[in-house]
Amino acid sequence: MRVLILSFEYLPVKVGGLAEAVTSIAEGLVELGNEVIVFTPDHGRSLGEPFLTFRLSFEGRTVEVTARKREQNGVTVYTLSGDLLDTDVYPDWETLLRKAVLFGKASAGLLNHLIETFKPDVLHAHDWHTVFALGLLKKYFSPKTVFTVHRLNKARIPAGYFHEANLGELAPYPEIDPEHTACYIADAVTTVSKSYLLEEWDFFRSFDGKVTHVFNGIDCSFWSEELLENADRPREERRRLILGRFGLSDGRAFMFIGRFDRAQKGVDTLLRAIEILSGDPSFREMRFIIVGKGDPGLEAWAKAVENRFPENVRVITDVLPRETVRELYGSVDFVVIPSYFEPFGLVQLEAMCLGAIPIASAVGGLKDTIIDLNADPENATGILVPPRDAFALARAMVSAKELDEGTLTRLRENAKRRARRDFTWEKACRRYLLVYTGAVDKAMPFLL
Ligand code: NHF
Repeated sequence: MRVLILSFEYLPVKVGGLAEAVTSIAEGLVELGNEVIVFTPDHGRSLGEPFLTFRLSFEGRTVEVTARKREQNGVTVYTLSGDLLDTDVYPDWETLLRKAVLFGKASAGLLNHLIETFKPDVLHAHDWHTVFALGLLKKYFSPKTVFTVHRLNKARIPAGYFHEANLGELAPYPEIDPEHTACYIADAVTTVSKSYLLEEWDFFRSFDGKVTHVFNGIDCSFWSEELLENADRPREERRRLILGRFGLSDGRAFMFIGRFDRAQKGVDTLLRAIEILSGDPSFREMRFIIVGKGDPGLEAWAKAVENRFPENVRVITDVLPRETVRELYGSVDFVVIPSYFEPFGLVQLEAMCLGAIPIASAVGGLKDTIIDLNADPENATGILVPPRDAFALARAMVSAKELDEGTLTRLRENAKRRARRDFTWEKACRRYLLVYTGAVDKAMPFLL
């Protein structure tokens, strides 16, 4: 099949999990014998060789757009540059909306040039920023269209943006939800886990009949124990060494890695849980490595917790190289993922690949990828706790600390097996191909 992918992020340009996911999907589809091209904004990176320059009208001005082209692991990637397409990936809200419109028009101009040599069978758009591109390419070239929600944004934008994009017919009201519009015009809608789809059924129910899930995958070739610095040493020794590197003595090691935000990742729940735990006798043997940055208030809170408990807590606000993160996963005992919601989540699978046991909120993709120790002790791959509940998380961490070696080994082995076998990108891509051809099961509200 000929697949055209639209996305605001594509590796090496990465802000969140979107880049990793879309790039893996594109490359996975190529491996399965499909022809894949990608349109993405250049974001001022000048990636690839200039391929085509053309002019278009935007906000009453003439804008010159250059499409650059490169081959990356079998995928042909076109990056669109010029004017707002060269801003930061996600600039301020208003600029981002205008950039999304310009990306739409530029994508239409580029496909107009390519169409005689590359007529896509499927147009696969990712997240709401691509709504104008999706609308315009569908309007002018009518391929089959698929829209994937990686994370609902739930915004409303003035209809004027659709008019500027020459898509006034899609904006009958003064305020429009762009991801709703993208789902409305797409032939099929997917999101990245079954639980997220059901949790957000209030939104997805409007597309009942054409909506389903496709799980993301994980590339365990990078997240592999064999690549660790001290791969040949026992795990406890690696833990002792890495804790020492961060100035901590040995103990049961819990790690958090993620954005410090107030809307999703739940670092506040963890900080609260640590404060609660500080009164417990087992706290003395617990170590916490907290990696991330973001909201200044949360950073200050994390630093305050570190200052209060310097023997137990280390906060790292530098961006760590992936290799260092791999060392951490391969050495700590547990990775804590206290998200309020998580469409899929990658951290739990990265951790599982390296034998770190996830303790995670029972939401979205976390719930679908982690088999809970209390629910199924034999096959368990981690521990699930209710979201936003610092007491439950604190209790789970204390009982995790008490687990015997046999149980820990079983959890680690189960987790590695599950990550490697059940959540591959190849599986994800095979399912996308079924979505493309309509031969896929759908979410049905009456099926329990
Ligand atoms: O893994 C890629 C990512 C997900 O849970 C993640 C999220 C955004 O929030 O699909 O998209």
